[in-house]
Formats: sequence, C-alpha cells, structure tokens
Amino acid sequence: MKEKELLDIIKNFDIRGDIKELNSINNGIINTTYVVKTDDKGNINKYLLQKINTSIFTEPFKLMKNIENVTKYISLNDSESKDTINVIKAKNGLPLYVTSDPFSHKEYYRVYNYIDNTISYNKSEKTEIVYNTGKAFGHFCKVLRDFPINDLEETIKDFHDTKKRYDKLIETYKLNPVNRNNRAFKQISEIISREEECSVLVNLLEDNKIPYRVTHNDTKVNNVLMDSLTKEPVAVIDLDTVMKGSGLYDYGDGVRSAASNALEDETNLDNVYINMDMFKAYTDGYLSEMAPYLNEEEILNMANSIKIITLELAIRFLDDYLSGDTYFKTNYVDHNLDRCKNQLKLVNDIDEKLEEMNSYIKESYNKYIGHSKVKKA
Ligand code: GN1
Ligand code: MG
Repeated sequence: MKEKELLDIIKNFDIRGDIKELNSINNGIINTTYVVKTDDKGNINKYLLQKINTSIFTEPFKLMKNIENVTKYISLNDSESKDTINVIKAKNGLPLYVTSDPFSHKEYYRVYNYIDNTISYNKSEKTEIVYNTGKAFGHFCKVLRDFPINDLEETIKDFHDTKKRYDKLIETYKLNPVNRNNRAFKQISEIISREEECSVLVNLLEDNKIPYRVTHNDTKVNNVLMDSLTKEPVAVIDLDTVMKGSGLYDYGDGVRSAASNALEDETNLDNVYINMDMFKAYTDGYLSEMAPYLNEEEILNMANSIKIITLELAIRFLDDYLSGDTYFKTNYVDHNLDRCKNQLKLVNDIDEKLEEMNSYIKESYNKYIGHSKVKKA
C-alpha cells in the first residue's frame, strides 16, 4: 500500500505527535504490519499499525473485543508485568478504523503501542531464549486462569479441533480442486494412518478431563517480546487468536515451533528434529509458571500434545497445498507441501522421543511443584 494512503489512515487514530517515519516490518505470515514513529514536541513515540487479514479473521470487531478484554485483564491483574500491549482506539472511539472503496471493499486497521527496547527472535538461538518463551506463555496462561472464559468470542471456528481439520483435509483430497493430489500421495497416506491421534485432545476437553483455559493459539518464539538487554520476557504479542481452548494447544505448539532444530519450511529433512535441550528449556520455562495449576491429565498429555499439534500443522499445510494455497502466504509452488513434509518429519521424531519427553516432563514438574505428585503413566 502507498505511504500516502497509510498516513491518511494513521491520522484517524488517537496517537500523539507528528508522524515522522513509517516502516513495514515482516512478522508472521498473516497480517501486514508497519511501525509508525511520531515526534511529540521532541518526545519520540512509536506505534504499530496493522492491517487485519480479513480472509482469515472474518469478524475483526469480535477479535478486537477479545484482545481488549484480555489486555485490560492483564494490566489489572499481572503484578509482575513489565509492559503490555494496549489497543489505541480510533478517534471515533472504535478499536478499528475501517476504510471502504467505491466497491464497498472494506479494510480494517488497528494501532497498538510499540514496546521499545525489546527484541523478538525468529529462531531459537539459545536455550535461554526458549526457556523465556515457555515462561512467557506459561505466565500468560497463569495470569488469565480466572478470566471469565465464556466471554471470549470464537474468532476462528474450531481452530485447534484437529479432528475437524483432518476431516476437512480428506474432503479437499476427494475434491482435488487444483489437481495436486498426485504430488502428495505419501503425505496424505501418512496422515490417514494417524487419524485416531487427531481426536485425543478434543475428546479430553469434551469429556471434561482437562479444563478450558484462555489460550493464545500461536505460541511461537517470535510472539514474545524480550528485553533487549536482559532477555527477560516483557510481553506476549499477536493476540489475534486468543480464544477458549486447552492449555495443551499452547504448550504443544510452543515446543513444536521453539524446539524444532529447523525452520518450518526447511527442506533438508535431516535437519528437522526436536532438539531435546530446547524441549527441556521450554518445558522448564512453562512449568516454572504453570505447574501448580495443571491437572494430572494435562501433565500426562503434554508430550502427546506436541505431537498432535505438529500433526495438525502438517494437515493444515497439506490442505492449503491441495486447495491451491489460499491461506498461508507462499513463496514458491511447493512451499506448503514442503512445510507439510517438514512437520511430518517432526511428528515421527516426536514419536521416537515420546518416552524420553514424558519422563523429563515428570522430572521438571516435580522440580517446580516441590514434591512428587504425578503418578506413573
Ligand atoms: C500462522 O501468521 P502467523 O505466523 O502468526 C497461523 C498459525 C500457524 C503459523 C504457522 C491465524 O501464524 O496457526 O501455526 O502460521 N495463524 C493462523 O507458521 O492461522
Ligand atoms: Mg499469529
């Protein structure tokens, strides 16, 4: 989008000072983000301007309601908080500014405060960063444990219902809309052989064996802002997918992304495996916050959840590939297929390490709870 148009949009928000700089930044593969710098009589302020991807987030006002409620709750209830993201309202009092063209095509923009002197990492460089990522998301879940969960809107229906994701993939495969099935025969067969695993977490929730919690639903290393100097976690960002779900979605997805030795689209599969030091660091960070609040069934399914969420991503990438790449941004034709292969390699690696992971989770849990409470599986 042209700078002039963006500047016209920013002017509709309640921000302080004259706009001095506007830079686009690359974060995530869904929304488009810019950093806005203003000068308020010599004081430099920074803001984040984001255009919401409405093909994914179809109800932006519901999404903003979740974000406003959760960020307000955190600022009121988190005594350890160093900084939080806040929604800066548009001058008309709404959390979004909506533009419309002559064809009634609407675009939705929002502004947050920019948290300065922080850094976010795209890759797990050190165990310290991964520990702090687990700690940040564990802390997020802990602080929000008494949040009125039913006030949350379901902004993307069945987001982590792995079984429904599976069923949808099978539907796409049957339709073969862009004639790509023959390229993915091996991957689809592998996923079909794991059908039963897709229902495990949803069934635990439905049978009330694990509780509903506020979940972030995108617990990647780069969604935690860390202090540039101390590397301590400062704030959790990207709250678009905050919804009601299982804490295991967040833990599983966190380890999936932080402890993989390679990026999600690495094509040399020899490099794709769980780095156990990173797994341990994430688990320690998470349990250092959440150990006292988890129930036994949650603890017993932590390792399993890593595998299930990774399988879910393989399913989502393959579904998108077979549908003609309509959801995730891709840079080349087989990008989504490569991501699927990558995630399936990780699933197999997790299977091999499951026992080792389970025993470490018990060890770590006992360390943070202070006494032995977990029964042998
Ligand atoms: C998407 O755009 P980003 O990176 O924040 C996706 C996540 C996936 C992730 C995989 C709303 O997140 O669920 O885990 O890609 N977000 C949505 O890279 O679908
Ligand atoms: Mg995201």
